Amino acid sequence: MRIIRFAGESGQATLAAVTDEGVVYALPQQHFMELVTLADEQGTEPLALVRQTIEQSSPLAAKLEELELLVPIEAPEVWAAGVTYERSREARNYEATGGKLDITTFYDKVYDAERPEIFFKSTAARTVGPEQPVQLRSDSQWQIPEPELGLVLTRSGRIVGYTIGNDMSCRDIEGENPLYLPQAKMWRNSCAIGPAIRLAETVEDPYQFQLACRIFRGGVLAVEGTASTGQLKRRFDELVSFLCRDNVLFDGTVLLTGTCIVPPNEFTLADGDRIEISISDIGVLVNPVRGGATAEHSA
Ligand code: DO4
Ligand code: MG
Repeated sequence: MRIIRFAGESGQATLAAVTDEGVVYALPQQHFMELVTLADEQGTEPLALVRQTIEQSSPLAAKLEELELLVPIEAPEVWAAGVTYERSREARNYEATGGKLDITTFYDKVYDAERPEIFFKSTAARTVGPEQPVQLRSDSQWQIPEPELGLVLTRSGRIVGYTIGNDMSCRDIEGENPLYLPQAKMWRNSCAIGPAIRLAETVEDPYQFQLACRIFRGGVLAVEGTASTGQLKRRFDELVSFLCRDNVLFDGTVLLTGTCIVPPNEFTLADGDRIEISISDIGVLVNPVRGGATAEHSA
């Protein structure tokens, strides 16, 4: 069972459930976390609550593909873990050392350390949903999407859902100096989430999600990569426990869990590209790319 939000006929945001058969039912709650809170109050799971609603209502006449999907959760904060896959360690080392792979870096250290890398990635105002443009920085010449599984958390750090995230990143800015990380990771529309949230209780093994990323340029496939959460170095509980430690969390916080798909080193995103990120049993997050180097910054 997946939860989506879509724009209704008069434009109002509507929460809905999508069954494994792809049938859509409108839900009475307005937000995903309202559903979670109500289930908690009734001593049940969101899935049971959704099933009750479905039994008492009729499906929407419209098909899922016909709906204008919105970001499934307006996450007050998006955090992200980094260097959680070997592929990310390799790519980060490449950009930090200019390809001198015999040098040991802090990326090697963090990959093996007890404490994971966790950084602040985005806020609701900087995060876009399905089909909304992700933005390129005007002062970076080396930008990529980072396709990542996102954990939807309660304020106590309970994982209540799984979604798809894009941790847009500037490899040149991060590679120049690690202290530039916030600028390499956070700017206007530098994070995308969606198209759906899979209820946590419907996922048997979260280490078996299959991820794929395709980038189209001029309608032609330019980059393609696949990965599995089975390749993760760390456990989700471990990442969440470090995020929660001495911290304040808000209901509906999303924690991105790191990337294992990195485009070839010579690739950089360009205005007009189209990014498709799919995760098995969750869906496909599609975003066009806008912006990029200005004359001022392209020299
Ligand atoms: O160290 C920088 C961030 C790495 C990252 O975002 C990732 O591994 O996904
Ligand atoms: Mg990342």
